[in-house]
Amino acid sequence: MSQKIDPEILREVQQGNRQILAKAITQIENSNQKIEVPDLTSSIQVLGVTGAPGVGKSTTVNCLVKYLRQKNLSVAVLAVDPSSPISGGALLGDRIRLTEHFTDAKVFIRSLATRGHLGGLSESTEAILKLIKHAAFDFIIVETVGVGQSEVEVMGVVDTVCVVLAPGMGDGIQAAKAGLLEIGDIYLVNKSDREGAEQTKVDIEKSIAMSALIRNNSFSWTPPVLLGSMQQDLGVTDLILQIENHRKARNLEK
Ligand SMILES: Nc1nc2c(ncn2[C@@H]2O[C@H](COP(=O)(O)OP(=O)(O)OP(=O)(O)O)[C@@H](O)[C@H]2O)c(=O)[nH]1
Ligand SMILES: [Mg+2]
Repeated sequence: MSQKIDPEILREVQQGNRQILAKAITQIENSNQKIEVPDLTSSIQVLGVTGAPGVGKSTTVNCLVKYLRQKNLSVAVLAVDPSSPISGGALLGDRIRLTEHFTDAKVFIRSLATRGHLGGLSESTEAILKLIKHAAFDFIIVETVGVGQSEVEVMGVVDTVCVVLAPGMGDGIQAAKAGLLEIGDIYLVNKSDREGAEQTKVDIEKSIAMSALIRNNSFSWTPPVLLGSMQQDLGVTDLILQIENHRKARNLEK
């Protein structure tokens, strides 16, 4: 069963009505029917940020938002919370770290929970992303905790996947177990202010080279492994550059 989104709601969203956008997202999230949102062929880029709990995903998103705002670009952030006991605190953490942007009209921040959606998390996220595209933000970011299959699936609906890692967390092996080495377009070893970051970078580069054969990339793109310390705004410009490079590589392929 599916249902088309109300054209009146869509029109309001297109005109920049953020309240209606927020309401419509809730509707999609809670609906026990699939809600169809018309595709918008637009160049708006959707970036996914994933990785194990605590590696610094929200800090990275916060840095990116700051960077984009400095360029006067608008941005929508979706924090996908898999509603598991592990991530119970993640939602709150995300909220806290992004509070500095709450009063900024050009920043739209929204948490999503999986509860109740029949089609699964990736399906509702995809519909919500389609809807957000109608709201004409310059950039869209989706953060998920990369610990389970459903979160990995969510990354299937974004344009560019940034996998965040941190030194001393079991590194490459952990990442491989979580399926993260197959989905990343860009790897960011965050917390480079900590010991072992360089080694983690080397380990990840090796692991990527090994898993290159099973990657299902349809075009030639070697995922770069970046070092950064997002808490200190270090490495953001590098990250932005690679996001842009990946977009260009994708577009060339189309
Ligand atoms: N030393 C250091 N700590 C950092 C850095 N970036 C983030 N942190 C810290 O790491 C902790 C987790 O950061 P978050 O950004 O919440 O990480 P997350 O991956 O979003 O966490 P979850 O959403 O809970 O999975 C916080 O205490 C941050 O202050 C960094 O570059 N260096
Ligand atoms: Mg977070």
